[in-house]
Amino acid sequence: MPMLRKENPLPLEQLGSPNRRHMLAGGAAALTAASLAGFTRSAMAQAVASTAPAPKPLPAYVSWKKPEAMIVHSANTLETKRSAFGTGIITPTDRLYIRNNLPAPDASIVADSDAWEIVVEGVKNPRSFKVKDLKALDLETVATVLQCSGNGRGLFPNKPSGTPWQVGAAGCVVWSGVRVRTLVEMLGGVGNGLKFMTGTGGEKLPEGVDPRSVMVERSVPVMAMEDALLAWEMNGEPMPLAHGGPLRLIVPGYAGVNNIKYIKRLAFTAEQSDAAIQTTGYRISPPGQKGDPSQPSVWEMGPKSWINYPAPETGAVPSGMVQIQGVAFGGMTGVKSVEVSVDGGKTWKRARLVGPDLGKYAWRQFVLPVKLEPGNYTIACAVTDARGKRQPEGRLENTGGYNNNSWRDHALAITVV
Ligand SMILES: Nc1nc2c(c(=O)[nH]1)N[C@H]1C(S)=C(S)[C@@H](COP(=O)(O)O)O[C@H]1N2
Ligand SMILES: [Mo]
Repeated sequence: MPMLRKENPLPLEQLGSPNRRHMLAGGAAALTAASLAGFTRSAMAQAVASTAPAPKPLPAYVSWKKPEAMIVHSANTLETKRSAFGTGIITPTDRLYIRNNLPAPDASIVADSDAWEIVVEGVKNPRSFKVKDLKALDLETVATVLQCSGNGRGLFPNKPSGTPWQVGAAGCVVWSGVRVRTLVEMLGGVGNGLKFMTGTGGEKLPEGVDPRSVMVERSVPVMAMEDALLAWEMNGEPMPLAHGGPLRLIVPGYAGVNNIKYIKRLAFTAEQSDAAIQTTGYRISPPGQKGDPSQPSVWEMGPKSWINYPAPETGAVPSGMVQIQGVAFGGMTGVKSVEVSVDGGKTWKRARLVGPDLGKYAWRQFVLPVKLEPGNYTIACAVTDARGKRQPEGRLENTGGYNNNSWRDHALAITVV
């Protein structure tokens, strides 16, 4: 069954039941719906302030994160605040989001990172390596966008189950390690006819359950190996446990879940993993249907951009010149251009790309200076990738709320005073 992108208008079904999560989220749709429903902006702000729960404290394993930069959804899901990305292109490690499908392993595994072992299978000469051995083989550094496939799920009006991420389940990170290609060549090449590269996470699995139902093991098409890295360093520091230390698989251009943390096995396989996270999890399922292996897996990312300033969370914007800024990436390819609209997508202006280009898998920062009189605006942005593909207006509806790159869903309502 073909799934059509819905070029959705504002979700008016929210009119009757203004939902606090959506208001706090500050999506244009929610704000518009709420003001249509008869709230004044200040009354709404008051209602939000008086009912907002105290922020959850940082879990111990990420106690070193910057608390004011993070939204703690749960011990295993922490989001970067829109206003905390900064303008340095690279996302500082202490502000980068966290997503764990299982609790992180014990910190003892990073006490001696060089001693961590990974086994490489599905090559002519399979063998295991310590991180120390890998460091003697090769060195490559790549900047990539790490983005959870659920980033933007909180902007789906039908509220799919799962963490209601806004834009902060993503970051741009510099990774260093050994190219998977180098390793594979050294081991005599990929075994005949093996179509997938499968990575297995090093978590300790809970007792008494089928390991397949909980383990983090993901397969990607074998060609993804070309640009993949086994990384021991991020943003110039040894890979912290929370982000996958001692060793992490980086699959540039692919959604977060394919970037296996604390990787203990890298295998070239004839079939995709039979772990639930691969077979039924992270599938683009038609609305109302469950995940199954016939549906597309969450692999390559599409073009996406969003605005980081002005942000609803930083309050009303002083009138006059405003530097509208944000980030944009192509997914599997670089950025050609970014357009910004201050009238909800009726008219667009080309933004300027700011700062160095860190390669096709990194994001670009953009800015558009505009003169704004006092009033209410809906600001939006849309990227066109290097192959000429423009970020879509609508989202692709799916049960899990994955891959939301709709520019309309990401539009923001702002007030200029
Ligand atoms: N071993 C392992 N790898 C994993 C996960 C996990 O739970 N275990 N979560 C995946 C998901 S869903 C995402 S979005 C990213 C999150 O990376 P981060 O926590 O470093 O931001 O890691 C991926 N790799
Ligand atoms: Mo994710």
